[in-house]
Amino acid sequence: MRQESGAWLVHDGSHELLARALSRRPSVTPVTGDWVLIGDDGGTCYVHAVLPRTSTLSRNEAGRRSDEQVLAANVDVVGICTPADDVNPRRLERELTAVWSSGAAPLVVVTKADLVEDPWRVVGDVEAVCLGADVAAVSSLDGEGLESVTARLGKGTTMALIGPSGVGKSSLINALAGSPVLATAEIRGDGKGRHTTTSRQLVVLPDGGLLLDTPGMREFAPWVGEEGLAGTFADIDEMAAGCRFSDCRHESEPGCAVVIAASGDEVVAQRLASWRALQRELAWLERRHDARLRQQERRKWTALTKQIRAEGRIRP
Ligand SMILES: Nc1nc2c(ncn2[C@@H]2O[C@H](COP(=O)(O)OP(=O)(O)OP(=O)(O)O)[C@@H](O)[C@H]2O)c(=O)[nH]1
Ligand SMILES: [Mg+2]
Ligand SMILES: [Zn+2]
Repeated sequence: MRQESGAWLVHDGSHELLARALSRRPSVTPVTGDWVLIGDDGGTCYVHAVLPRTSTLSRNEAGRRSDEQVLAANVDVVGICTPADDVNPRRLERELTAVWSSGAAPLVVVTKADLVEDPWRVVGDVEAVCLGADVAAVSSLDGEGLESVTARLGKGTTMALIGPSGVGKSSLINALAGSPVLATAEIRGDGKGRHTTTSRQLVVLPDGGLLLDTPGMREFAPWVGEEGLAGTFADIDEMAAGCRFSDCRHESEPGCAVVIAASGDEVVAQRLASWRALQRELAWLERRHDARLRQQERRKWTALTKQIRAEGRIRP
Protein backbone atom coordinates (compact mmCIF):
# COMPACT_ATOMS: atom_id res chain seq x y z
CA MET A 1 0.00 0.00 0.00
CA ARG A 2 2.83 2.39 0.85
CA GLN A 3 6.51 2.41 1.60
CA GLU A 4 7.55 3.46 5.09
CA SER A 5 11.08 3.80 6.37
CA GLY A 6 12.45 0.26 6.54
CA ALA A 7 9.01 -1.25 6.19
CA TRP A 8 6.00 -1.51 3.94
CA LEU A 9 2.40 -0.97 4.78
CA VAL A 10 0.65 -4.04 3.40
CA HIS A 11 -2.96 -5.15 3.22
CA ASP A 12 -4.03 -8.76 3.58
CA GLY A 13 -7.55 -8.18 2.34
CA SER A 14 -9.02 -7.44 5.73
CA HIS A 15 -6.32 -5.58 7.65
CA GLU A 16 -3.46 -3.21 7.10
CA LEU A 17 -0.20 -4.19 8.74
CA LEU A 18 3.44 -3.20 8.69
CA ALA A 19 5.86 -5.67 7.13
CA ARG A 20 9.60 -5.28 7.57
CA ALA A 21 12.36 -6.06 5.13
CA LEU A 22 14.27 -9.20 5.98
CA SER A 23 17.99 -8.85 6.59
CA ARG A 24 18.27 -10.60 3.25
CA ARG A 25 16.02 -8.33 1.22
CA PRO A 26 13.72 -9.82 -1.40
CA SER A 27 15.53 -9.79 -4.75
CA VAL A 28 13.00 -7.31 -6.11
CA THR A 29 12.31 -4.25 -3.97
CA PRO A 30 8.57 -3.89 -3.47
CA VAL A 31 6.88 -0.77 -4.77
CA THR A 32 3.35 0.44 -4.18
CA GLY A 33 0.93 -1.85 -5.97
CA ASP A 34 3.03 -4.98 -5.60
CA TRP A 35 1.65 -8.29 -4.44
CA VAL A 36 4.02 -9.62 -1.82
CA LEU A 37 4.42 -12.82 0.09
CA ILE A 38 4.51 -12.04 3.79
CA GLY A 39 5.31 -14.23 6.73
CA ASP A 40 4.90 -13.88 10.46
CA ASP A 41 8.01 -14.57 12.47
CA GLY A 42 7.61 -14.26 16.23
CA GLY A 43 5.03 -11.54 15.98
CA THR A 44 6.91 -9.52 13.34
CA CYS A 45 5.66 -9.53 9.80
CA TYR A 46 8.24 -9.82 6.99
CA VAL A 47 8.18 -9.44 3.24
CA HIS A 48 9.59 -12.63 1.76
CA ALA A 49 9.06 -12.15 -1.96
CA VAL A 50 7.51 -9.94 -4.60
CA LEU A 51 5.17 -11.75 -6.99
CA PRO A 52 5.52 -11.26 -10.75
CA ARG A 53 4.12 -7.93 -11.95
CA THR A 54 1.42 -7.55 -14.58
CA SER A 55 2.50 -3.98 -15.33
CA THR A 56 5.19 -1.56 -14.23
CA LEU A 57 4.96 2.18 -14.57
CA SER A 58 8.49 3.55 -14.79
CA ARG A 59 10.39 6.68 -15.55
CA ASN A 60 14.01 7.44 -16.08
CA GLU A 61 15.40 8.27 -12.70
CA ALA A 62 15.67 12.01 -12.16
CA GLY A 63 19.06 13.56 -11.70
CA ARG A 64 22.36 12.25 -12.98
CA ARG A 65 21.69 8.53 -13.03
CA SER A 66 19.94 6.99 -15.94
CA ASP A 67 18.13 4.03 -14.67
CA GLU A 68 14.65 2.67 -14.64
CA GLN A 69 12.75 3.85 -11.60
CA VAL A 70 9.65 1.77 -11.04
CA LEU A 71 6.95 4.09 -9.76
CA ALA A 72 4.13 1.59 -9.33
CA ALA A 73 3.29 -2.02 -10.12
CA ASN A 74 0.19 -3.93 -11.21
CA VAL A 75 -1.64 -0.80 -12.25
CA ASP A 76 -4.53 -1.34 -14.67
CA VAL A 77 -5.21 2.26 -15.63
CA VAL A 78 -3.00 5.32 -15.31
CA GLY A 79 -4.85 8.61 -14.97
CA ILE A 80 -2.63 11.26 -16.52
CA CYS A 81 -3.78 14.48 -14.86
CA THR A 82 -3.55 17.86 -16.53
CA PRO A 83 -5.21 21.06 -15.30
CA ALA A 84 -7.90 22.50 -17.60
CA ASP A 85 -6.45 26.01 -17.30
CA ASP A 86 -2.86 25.04 -18.09
CA VAL A 87 -2.57 22.08 -20.47
CA ASN A 88 1.00 21.16 -21.37
CA PRO A 89 0.87 19.03 -24.56
CA ARG A 90 4.59 18.17 -24.52
CA ARG A 91 4.37 16.85 -20.99
CA LEU A 92 1.28 14.83 -21.91
CA GLU A 93 3.15 13.19 -24.76
CA ARG A 94 5.96 12.16 -22.42
CA GLU A 95 3.62 10.77 -19.80
CA LEU A 96 1.57 8.97 -22.41
CA THR A 97 4.72 7.37 -23.80
CA ALA A 98 5.54 6.01 -20.34
CA VAL A 99 2.03 4.66 -19.92
CA TRP A 100 1.92 2.93 -23.32
CA SER A 101 5.16 1.19 -22.32
CA SER A 102 3.88 0.20 -18.89
CA GLY A 103 1.28 -2.41 -19.74
CA ALA A 104 -1.46 -0.23 -18.20
CA ALA A 105 -4.13 1.65 -20.16
CA PRO A 106 -4.09 5.45 -20.18
CA LEU A 107 -6.94 7.76 -19.19
CA VAL A 108 -6.19 11.44 -19.56
CA VAL A 109 -7.92 13.38 -16.80
CA VAL A 110 -8.46 17.09 -17.34
CA THR A 111 -8.74 18.39 -13.77
CA LYS A 112 -10.19 21.64 -12.39
CA ALA A 113 -12.77 21.79 -15.17
CA ASP A 114 -14.57 24.47 -13.13
CA LEU A 115 -11.76 26.93 -13.87
CA VAL A 116 -12.49 27.21 -17.60
CA GLU A 117 -15.48 28.42 -19.60
CA ASP A 118 -15.59 25.46 -21.94
CA PRO A 119 -14.03 22.22 -20.63
CA TRP A 120 -15.11 20.38 -23.80
CA ARG A 121 -12.92 22.58 -25.94
CA VAL A 122 -9.99 21.65 -23.68
CA VAL A 123 -10.93 17.97 -23.98
CA GLY A 124 -10.87 18.34 -27.78
CA ASP A 125 -7.41 19.94 -27.68
CA VAL A 126 -6.13 17.18 -25.40
CA GLU A 127 -7.65 14.45 -27.58
CA ALA A 128 -5.73 15.81 -30.55
CA VAL A 129 -2.46 15.23 -28.69
CA CYS A 130 -3.38 12.01 -26.89
CA LEU A 131 -4.52 9.81 -29.75
CA GLY A 132 -6.00 6.51 -28.74
CA ALA A 133 -6.47 7.51 -25.11
CA ASP A 134 -9.79 8.30 -23.47
CA VAL A 135 -10.05 11.81 -22.09
CA ALA A 136 -12.20 12.77 -19.09
CA ALA A 137 -12.89 16.19 -17.61
CA VAL A 138 -13.53 16.48 -13.88
CA SER A 139 -13.94 19.01 -11.15
CA SER A 140 -13.28 17.75 -7.65
CA LEU A 141 -14.65 21.03 -6.36
CA ASP A 142 -18.20 20.61 -7.66
CA GLY A 143 -18.13 16.87 -8.43
CA GLU A 144 -18.61 17.39 -12.15
CA GLY A 145 -17.49 14.49 -14.36
CA LEU A 146 -16.42 12.15 -11.55
CA GLU A 147 -18.46 9.33 -13.10
CA SER A 148 -16.19 9.31 -16.17
CA VAL A 149 -13.35 8.24 -13.85
CA THR A 150 -15.46 5.86 -11.74
CA ALA A 151 -16.53 4.13 -14.96
CA ARG A 152 -12.96 2.90 -15.34
CA LEU A 153 -12.67 1.79 -11.72
CA GLY A 154 -14.38 -1.56 -11.31
CA LYS A 155 -13.98 -3.66 -8.19
CA GLY A 156 -10.34 -4.73 -7.95
CA THR A 157 -9.19 -2.29 -10.61
CA THR A 158 -6.17 -0.17 -9.73
CA MET A 159 -5.82 3.31 -11.16
CA ALA A 160 -2.68 5.36 -10.54
CA LEU A 161 -2.82 9.13 -10.87
CA ILE A 162 0.22 10.97 -12.18
CA GLY A 163 0.86 14.58 -13.14
CA PRO A 164 2.59 17.71 -11.89
CA SER A 165 2.24 18.92 -8.32
CA GLY A 166 -0.93 20.86 -7.63
CA VAL A 167 -3.07 19.47 -10.48
CA GLY A 168 -5.45 17.99 -7.94
CA LYS A 169 -4.59 14.28 -7.86
CA SER A 170 -5.17 13.88 -4.13
CA SER A 171 -8.27 16.10 -4.32
CA LEU A 172 -9.71 13.82 -7.00
CA ILE A 173 -9.09 10.74 -4.86
CA ASN A 174 -10.79 12.44 -1.91
CA ALA A 175 -13.75 13.37 -4.11
CA LEU A 176 -14.05 9.78 -5.36
CA ALA A 177 -13.62 8.34 -1.86
CA GLY A 178 -16.28 10.73 -0.57
CA SER A 179 -14.12 11.75 2.39
CA PRO A 180 -10.81 13.57 2.93
CA VAL A 181 -8.53 10.53 3.14
CA LEU A 182 -5.51 12.37 1.74
CA ALA A 183 -3.93 15.74 2.49
CA THR A 184 -4.24 18.42 -0.18
CA ALA A 185 -2.95 21.97 -0.24
CA GLU A 186 -3.52 25.35 -1.77
CA ILE A 187 -1.21 26.36 -4.54
CA ARG A 188 1.40 29.00 -3.65
CA GLY A 189 1.12 32.56 -4.84
CA ASP A 190 3.51 31.92 -7.73
CA GLY A 191 1.09 29.37 -9.10
CA LYS A 192 3.27 26.36 -8.35
CA GLY A 193 2.05 23.44 -6.28
CA ARG A 194 4.03 22.58 -3.22
CA HIS A 195 4.47 18.86 -3.33
CA THR A 196 1.89 18.04 -0.72
CA THR A 197 1.91 14.31 -1.38
CA THR A 198 5.28 12.78 -0.54
CA SER A 199 4.81 9.04 -1.01
CA ARG A 200 3.03 6.73 -3.39
CA GLN A 201 0.07 5.24 -1.68
CA LEU A 202 -2.94 3.07 -2.42
CA VAL A 203 -6.42 4.06 -1.31
CA VAL A 204 -9.26 1.54 -1.34
CA LEU A 205 -12.59 3.02 -2.38
CA PRO A 206 -15.79 1.89 -0.65
CA ASP A 207 -16.94 0.02 -3.78
CA GLY A 208 -13.72 -1.89 -4.27
CA GLY A 209 -11.69 0.14 -6.77
CA LEU A 210 -8.17 1.17 -5.81
CA LEU A 211 -6.52 4.52 -6.43
CA LEU A 212 -2.79 5.03 -6.28
CA ASP A 213 -1.77 8.58 -5.39
CA THR A 214 1.67 9.79 -6.41
CA PRO A 215 3.70 12.89 -5.51
CA GLY A 216 3.74 15.48 -8.29
CA MET A 217 6.78 15.09 -10.50
CA ARG A 218 8.60 18.14 -11.79
CA GLU A 219 10.30 16.35 -14.63
CA PHE A 220 9.17 13.26 -16.36
CA ALA A 221 11.61 11.40 -18.56
CA PRO A 222 9.75 8.34 -19.75
CA TRP A 223 11.24 4.90 -19.50
CA VAL A 224 10.40 3.36 -22.82
CA GLY A 225 10.03 -0.30 -23.55
CA GLU A 226 10.32 -1.96 -26.93
CA GLU A 227 7.24 -0.28 -28.27
CA GLY A 228 9.01 3.07 -28.21
CA LEU A 229 7.01 6.02 -29.44
CA ALA A 230 4.61 4.06 -31.65
CA GLY A 231 1.78 4.20 -29.09
CA THR A 232 2.00 7.92 -28.48
CA PHE A 233 2.56 8.82 -32.11
CA ALA A 234 0.26 6.38 -33.85
CA ASP A 235 -0.55 9.13 -36.39
CA ILE A 236 3.11 9.54 -37.39
CA ASP A 237 3.50 5.77 -37.41
CA GLU A 238 0.58 5.39 -39.78
CA MET A 239 1.84 8.09 -42.14
CA ALA A 240 5.29 6.48 -42.07
CA ALA A 241 3.83 3.48 -43.89
CA GLY A 242 3.87 5.73 -46.96
CA CYS A 243 7.57 6.65 -46.65
CA ARG A 244 9.87 5.28 -49.34
CA PHE A 245 12.34 3.82 -46.82
CA SER A 246 11.16 1.53 -44.06
CA ASP A 247 13.74 2.97 -41.65
CA CYS A 248 12.90 6.57 -42.60
CA ARG A 249 13.81 9.05 -39.85
CA HIS A 250 11.48 11.66 -41.39
CA GLU A 251 14.33 14.15 -41.70
CA SER A 252 15.49 14.80 -45.25
CA GLU A 253 14.96 11.40 -46.84
CA PRO A 254 13.41 11.50 -50.34
CA GLY A 255 9.83 10.30 -50.51
CA CYS A 256 9.13 10.89 -46.82
CA ALA A 257 5.35 10.83 -46.43
CA VAL A 258 5.47 12.44 -42.99
CA VAL A 259 7.47 15.48 -44.08
CA ILE A 260 5.18 15.92 -47.07
CA ALA A 261 2.10 15.76 -44.83
CA ALA A 262 3.66 18.19 -42.36
CA SER A 263 4.48 20.79 -45.03
CA GLY A 264 0.82 21.57 -45.59
CA ASP A 265 -0.60 20.98 -42.13
CA GLU A 266 0.29 22.91 -38.98
CA VAL A 267 -1.03 20.17 -36.64
CA VAL A 268 1.03 17.45 -38.33
CA ALA A 269 4.06 19.77 -38.32
CA GLN A 270 3.71 20.25 -34.56
CA ARG A 271 3.35 16.50 -34.00
CA LEU A 272 6.40 15.79 -36.12
CA ALA A 273 8.39 18.35 -34.12
CA SER A 274 7.32 16.66 -30.87
CA TRP A 275 8.14 13.24 -32.25
CA ARG A 276 11.62 14.38 -33.24
CA ALA A 277 12.26 16.03 -29.87
CA LEU A 278 11.17 12.99 -27.89
CA GLN A 279 13.11 10.68 -30.22
CA ARG A 280 16.26 12.75 -29.63
CA GLU A 281 15.71 12.74 -25.90
CA LEU A 282 15.22 8.98 -25.77
CA ALA A 283 18.33 8.41 -27.88
CA TRP A 284 20.26 10.60 -25.46
CA LEU A 285 18.92 8.73 -22.41
CA GLU A 286 19.85 5.45 -24.06
CA ARG A 287 23.39 6.64 -24.75
CA ARG A 288 23.70 7.80 -21.16
CA HIS A 289 22.43 4.44 -19.98
CA ASP A 290 24.94 2.59 -22.20
CA ALA A 291 27.75 4.79 -20.89
CA ARG A 292 26.82 3.85 -17.36
CA LEU A 293 26.80 0.16 -18.21
CA ARG A 294 30.25 0.49 -19.79
CA GLN A 295 31.51 2.26 -16.69
CA GLN A 296 30.15 -0.49 -14.43
CA GLU A 297 31.77 -3.12 -16.61
CA ARG A 298 35.11 -1.27 -16.46
CA ARG A 299 34.89 -1.01 -12.67
CA LYS A 300 34.19 -4.71 -12.40
CA TRP A 301 37.26 -5.57 -14.45
CA THR A 302 39.46 -3.13 -12.57
CA ALA A 303 38.41 -4.70 -9.27
CA LEU A 304 38.98 -8.19 -10.62
CA THR A 305 42.43 -7.33 -11.96
CA LYS A 306 43.37 -5.76 -8.61
CA GLN A 307 42.24 -8.86 -6.79
CA ILE A 308 44.19 -11.16 -9.07
CA ARG A 309 47.30 -9.00 -8.61
CA ALA A 310 46.84 -8.99 -4.86
CA GLU A 311 46.69 -12.75 -4.94
CA GLY A 312 49.96 -12.71 -6.84
CA ARG A 313 48.58 -14.62 -9.77
CA ILE A 314 49.89 -12.12 -12.32
CA ARG A 315 52.66 -9.51 -12.14
CA PRO A 316 51.59 -5.90 -12.56
N1 LIG B 1 -10.83 25.00 -8.65
C1 LIG B 1 -10.44 23.76 -8.37
N2 LIG B 1 -9.40 23.57 -7.54
C2 LIG B 1 -8.99 22.31 -7.29
C3 LIG B 1 -9.63 21.19 -7.88
N3 LIG B 1 -9.00 20.08 -7.46
C4 LIG B 1 -8.01 20.49 -6.65
N4 LIG B 1 -8.00 21.84 -6.54
C5 LIG B 1 -7.08 22.62 -5.72
O1 LIG B 1 -5.74 22.47 -6.20
C6 LIG B 1 -4.82 22.47 -5.10
C7 LIG B 1 -3.90 21.29 -5.20
O2 LIG B 1 -4.63 20.10 -5.02
P1 LIG B 1 -3.96 18.72 -4.59
O3 LIG B 1 -5.03 17.68 -4.66
O4 LIG B 1 -3.22 18.85 -3.32
O5 LIG B 1 -2.91 18.49 -5.78
P2 LIG B 1 -1.92 17.25 -6.02
O6 LIG B 1 -1.94 16.98 -7.49
O7 LIG B 1 -2.28 16.11 -5.14
O8 LIG B 1 -0.51 17.87 -5.63
P3 LIG B 1 0.80 17.11 -5.07
O9 LIG B 1 0.40 16.23 -3.95
O10 LIG B 1 1.71 18.21 -4.64
O11 LIG B 1 1.36 16.34 -6.24
C8 LIG B 1 -5.67 22.53 -3.83
O12 LIG B 1 -5.69 23.85 -3.37
C9 LIG B 1 -7.03 22.09 -4.30
O13 LIG B 1 -8.06 22.67 -3.52
C10 LIG B 1 -10.76 21.44 -8.74
O14 LIG B 1 -11.38 20.53 -9.31
N5 LIG B 1 -11.09 22.73 -8.96
MG1 LIG C 1 -1.23 15.12 -3.74
ZN1 LIG D 1 9.55 9.46 -43.44
